[in-house]
Amino acid sequence: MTNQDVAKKLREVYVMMQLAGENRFRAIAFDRAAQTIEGLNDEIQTHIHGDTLTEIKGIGNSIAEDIRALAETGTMPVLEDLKERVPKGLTEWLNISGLGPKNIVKIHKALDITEIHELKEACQSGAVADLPGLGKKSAEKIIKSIEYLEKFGERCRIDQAIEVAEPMLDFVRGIDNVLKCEVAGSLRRSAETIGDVDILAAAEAEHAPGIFERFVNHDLVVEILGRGDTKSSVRTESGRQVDLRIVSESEYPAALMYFTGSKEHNIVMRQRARERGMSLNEYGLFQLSDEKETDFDQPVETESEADIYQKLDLNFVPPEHREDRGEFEFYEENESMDLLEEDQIKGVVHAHSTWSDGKYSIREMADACIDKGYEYLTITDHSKTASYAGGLTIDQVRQQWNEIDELNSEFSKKNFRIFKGIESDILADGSLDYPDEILEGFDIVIASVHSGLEMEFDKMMKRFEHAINNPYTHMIGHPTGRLLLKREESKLELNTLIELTSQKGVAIEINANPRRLDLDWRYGNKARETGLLTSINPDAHTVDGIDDIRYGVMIARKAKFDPERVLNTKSAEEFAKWLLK
Ligand code: DGT
Ligand code: CA
Ligand code: CA
Ligand code: ZN
Repeated sequence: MTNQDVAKKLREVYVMMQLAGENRFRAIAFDRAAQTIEGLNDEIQTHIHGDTLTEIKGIGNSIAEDIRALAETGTMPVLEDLKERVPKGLTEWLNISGLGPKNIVKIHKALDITEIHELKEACQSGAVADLPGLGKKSAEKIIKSIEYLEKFGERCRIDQAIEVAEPMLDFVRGIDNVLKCEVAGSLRRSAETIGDVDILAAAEAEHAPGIFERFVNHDLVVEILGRGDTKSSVRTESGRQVDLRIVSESEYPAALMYFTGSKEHNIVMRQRARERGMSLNEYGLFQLSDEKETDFDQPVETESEADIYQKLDLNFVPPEHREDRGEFEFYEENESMDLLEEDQIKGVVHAHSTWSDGKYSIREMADACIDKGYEYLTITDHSKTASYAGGLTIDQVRQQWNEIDELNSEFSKKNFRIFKGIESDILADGSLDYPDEILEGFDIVIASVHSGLEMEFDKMMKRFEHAINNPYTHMIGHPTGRLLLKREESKLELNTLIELTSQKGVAIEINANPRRLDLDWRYGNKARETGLLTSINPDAHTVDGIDDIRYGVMIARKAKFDPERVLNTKSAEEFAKWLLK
């Protein structure tokens, strides 16, 4: 049972409790506990065995009891009980935007329906509109949301969000009377998937209607979801929701902080404010009155987010770190963290060529790297077992080495170097895909799992352990095999994997392909603690794919990898030295 497994179950309780109409605070306690366990730097198993569950912040006796039951029986009485009471189909209704647990329960009870398609029919027939507190408008909104859900699903990848956010941001910035404008929300925090894009602008109230008018008429907009005095929401042609909020210039710092989130970060910030006799909300920082209420007549002067942090005894917390995962302790003590910048990446590690399933020759990939200003490229085509991806036979490996030698004698004049690499399959028993005398000939071996991703937990851990212990392994590729919003991760205990790799001096890549972003940033604290090395790897199959490095850098920042622990910030010479070690 991994930390993720436990967190998932606790979240399930949280959701089910809401649908069962239980006490909200009791439900939230489960959500908090899930969040805490996801962020743990050690294994929940240790706490179960050592009887130290209640020493974890946010885990009381009752939830500790539930976790122990989960460990012993594979489920929790509280969850089983809820499952008996809440109809199965109902949980899916939570994905319908604009429909909260309260209304879900109301509709379900009144109309005795449980499936989304029944809900859609009930909206169309007028049955939902007739319910008290709902009405025709709500019913129409629900239909729209269901249709959207059917068409697009809910969240999107970060590259898809940026594709919409960048042009919209530029557009709003260019509108007359817009004084300031930035992206907020999960995108500003560099989350790997995005629910909706949030844009915040500062302007005088009198100009807001005109700005919203321009915004909702943007070329990309296909539907206006909502329009008010301070906020408008639109749907773009790619199905993304974009919220624009307009606040006054004086409210802007606090609003930017509030709408950047995360919710969890905001909760702690508000708490810190109260502890210091102040109140923080989306409008600003204020003094508390004698009755301990927000005194809007007594604002605390702040001109930037940094000012607000400073008033609450913190240094500026970069948006990527606002997740309530240790940032408060860190930025109380430290002025800043050394965060990776894209231009510090000197080499392109993990790229495929036409030798396997890449679309460009090695020469073309190398030329593209030179154009983009990189000093080296490691070609890591697929290994022989990955026959579906054109994996290389031993003969082909030797031929490829000859080609790379020839190219290198040519490219050395341009101070560019190609490394001979392989993305070797980790076979079911954990061995690599070639005999030692071939493995020895590579400059770099990236070991990845491409088949048997659903292997049971114990076997999978042994498989990885074996691969990590192989003296030819330099790096683990996309450790969990997840495809964001498409395929679940393999069953792994990443805290343990990070410990093992760190001990062995093996690195775990951050696969920068926005479909993967694997290693997950949530393991950044653990990685920092063990000194884990990484490399920002585009896993490029095309020339354009190299540019995915951008997303990997975002995740590395979020995961708190300082540049020294990122191997491809090294020069070609230093990188080669590390590989030999
Ligand atoms: P997303 O859109 O699901 O990827 O995630 P966010 O973080 O962008 O969430 P969103 O768009 O619902 O709201 C933007 C930010 O606004 C969020 O990060 C924190 C703040 N916020 C929204 N609702 C609440 C709330 O109920 N409580 C608190 N404390 N903050 C909120
Ligand atoms: Ca958002
Ligand atoms: Ca939003
Ligand atoms: Zn791969």
